[in-house]
Amino acid sequence: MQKTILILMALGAVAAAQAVVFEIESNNTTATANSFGRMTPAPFADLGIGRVTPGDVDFYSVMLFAGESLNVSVTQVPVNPATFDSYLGLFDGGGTLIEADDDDGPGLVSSITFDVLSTGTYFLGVTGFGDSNFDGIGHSETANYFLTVSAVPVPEPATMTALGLGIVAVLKRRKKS
Ligand SMILES: [Ca+2]
Ligand SMILES: [Ca+2]
Ligand SMILES: [Ca+2]
Ligand SMILES: [Ca+2]
Repeated sequence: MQKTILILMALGAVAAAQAVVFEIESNNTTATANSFGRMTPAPFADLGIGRVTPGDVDFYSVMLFAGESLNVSVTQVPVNPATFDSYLGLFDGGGTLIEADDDDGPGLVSSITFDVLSTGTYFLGVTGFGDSNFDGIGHSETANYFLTVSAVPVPEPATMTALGLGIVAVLKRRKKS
């Protein structure tokens, strides 16, 4: 029953997603991360589907391009027996933690927004609150979750200026007629 609901919810969420990754254990280190397999620049919206239990942390890898604005959010799956107090980390290609978040999503789930400055592989770590070093040890959460990973290209200042000039030109033309 729970599985059916989970699959139906996943299918609903898939409509807007380009890639869906069902986690495969063991993915407890950046070296064994599950990959979204993305090779093209934004916009995109990918979805990870996983489960954490005490002792477990889940890593995903995603290719990001300079100039993208990334948003990563953990969503609790309602069939969970309890509230998910997630903890989310964004790591660079060398496995160094860039940003971590506890509760920036609704309730106790996590969300990170990040402006990508250099193109490359990045890692996302999903664990429970208390596991601040992302080794799975130190949290007591048991939860099914969705990990939504999306990015949009940030318009370059030159593009914005061109857009502004274009609007001015259109306004001027309208005044003349
Ligand atoms: Ca897991
Ligand atoms: Ca894991
Ligand atoms: Ca949290
Ligand atoms: Ca830990």
